[in-house]
Amino acid sequence: MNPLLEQLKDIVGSKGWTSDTNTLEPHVTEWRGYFTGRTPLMVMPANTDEVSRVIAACAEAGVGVVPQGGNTGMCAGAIPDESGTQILLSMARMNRIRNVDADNFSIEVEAGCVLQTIQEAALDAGRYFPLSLGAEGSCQIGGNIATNAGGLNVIRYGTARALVLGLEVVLADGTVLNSLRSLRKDTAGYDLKQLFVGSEGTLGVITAAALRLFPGPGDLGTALVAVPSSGTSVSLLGKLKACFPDQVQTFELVSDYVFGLVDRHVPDTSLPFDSGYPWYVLLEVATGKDPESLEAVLMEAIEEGLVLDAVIAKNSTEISNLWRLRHSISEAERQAGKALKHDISVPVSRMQEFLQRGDDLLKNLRPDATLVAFGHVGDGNLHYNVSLPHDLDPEEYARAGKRITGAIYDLVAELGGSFSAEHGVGQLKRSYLAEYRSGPEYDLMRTLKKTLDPANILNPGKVI
Ligand code: FAD
Ligand code: 2HG
Ligand code: ZN
Repeated sequence: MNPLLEQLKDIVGSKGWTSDTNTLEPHVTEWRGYFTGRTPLMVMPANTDEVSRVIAACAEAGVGVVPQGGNTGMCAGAIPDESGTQILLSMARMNRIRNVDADNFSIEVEAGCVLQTIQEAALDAGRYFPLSLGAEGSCQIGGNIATNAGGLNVIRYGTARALVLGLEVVLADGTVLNSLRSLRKDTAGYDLKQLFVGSEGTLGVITAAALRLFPGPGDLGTALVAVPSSGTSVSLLGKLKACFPDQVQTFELVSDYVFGLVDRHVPDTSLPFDSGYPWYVLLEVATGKDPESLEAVLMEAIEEGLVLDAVIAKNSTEISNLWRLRHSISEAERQAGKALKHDISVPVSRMQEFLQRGDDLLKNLRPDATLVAFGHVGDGNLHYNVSLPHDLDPEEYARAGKRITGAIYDLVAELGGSFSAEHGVGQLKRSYLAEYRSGPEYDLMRTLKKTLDPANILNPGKVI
């Protein structure tokens, strides 16, 4: 091991590595503190050539490498295991915007660029990069692509996959695969870049990406509306989509319980309603030349009983206050204590049924469980999280958790959905991948992994 560590230090130079325990601590701990690993060394390469040499050296020595972006992932995919042998590969120093091509509506960036930096670079060029999520101030585009991140604007622009035009990737033997083309059309053989989107560092290390940019979304109407039930939100979504074709940008369902957590745990947040309602939807619609149109449609929705109350943000402060409520949810939930996370998706047409049957199922299985539900209902993705009484003994917690999670995932599968909509698999959901993907799908995934990484160097123990 020691000769390898010395070799890696030589490759990345004195600024490119650390073995200091205190510095490493946040990098070996999953952000909610549920998983902790160990590593003898974190390397922080400055360019693609260094990444390539690091991977080649690790492959030669048969030592595993764990790529890490902002370490904001939800499935503990970016931290090493407990063996203390895996090398941590931080992409943080590869954070250059290489080029903005405004005419081609594209941008080329290194994988360690923080998402918000890319959004800002696009705006500076009069363009728009629509990927947006609560962790955008610290997650990196390499991590976003590696997890095929979703977030708040999927309904209009798609997930990270839809935004990738080209990739540069280091393969398991150190070979640099350059598919960094900024093309909308390219049918020359297999679309190799797509293999790496959502592969969570198990098939290659993404070092750079060419991304799709858009014209600005135009004037957005932002509103928080109260709805009588979670199911009604789906009818409201249908109405909005009919009235604003292709203009609904965000549609986020949040329960009253969840906003209560935000209120209790996050300073300077408050709901803009005098009285409480059971469920809320935070929505954003591109209103174009007719800013009054959103109000008119929401008034109609009130008359039809789809909406109980509504607040439309009047200025940028009110808009950011509404978004602060939404962005604070994960942190509020973390502070409130342990939760079972279920990042599920179903076809939007089955969402109402899922919500109803999910409710019944929880009540039957565990009347003392609390539903912590919120998410991107506009694209069929709900964070159907569940918390159990905190004084439950650990064995009982584990048993109950397994039963609840299994029952929810069974229901999701029955409705044609997925047990992982946007957070990936990591180490948290590895066993569920084998259980809920069909045999041939799972076998082909294993074949791909064995073909691209026969010695299991890249992020061992994750996904598959
Ligand atoms: P990391 O956590 O560092 O890594 C995630 C995975 O990608 C790991 O398996 C890692 O090995 C791999 N990886 C990282 N970089 C590379 C690379 N360059 N090459 C190859 N593999 C790599 N997610 C959503 O989808 N939608 C949301 O709305 C959303 N909201 C969030 C809100 C908050 C407050 C938080 C904390 C997280 C949220 N997330 C959300 C989850 C998380 O932010 C995303 O999954 C994000 O895409 C991860 O990026 P990261 O740079 O932090 O990746
Ligand atoms: C979100 O939508 C994220 O805010 C996080 O995907 C979900 O914390 C969660 O469960
Ligand atoms: Zn989410």
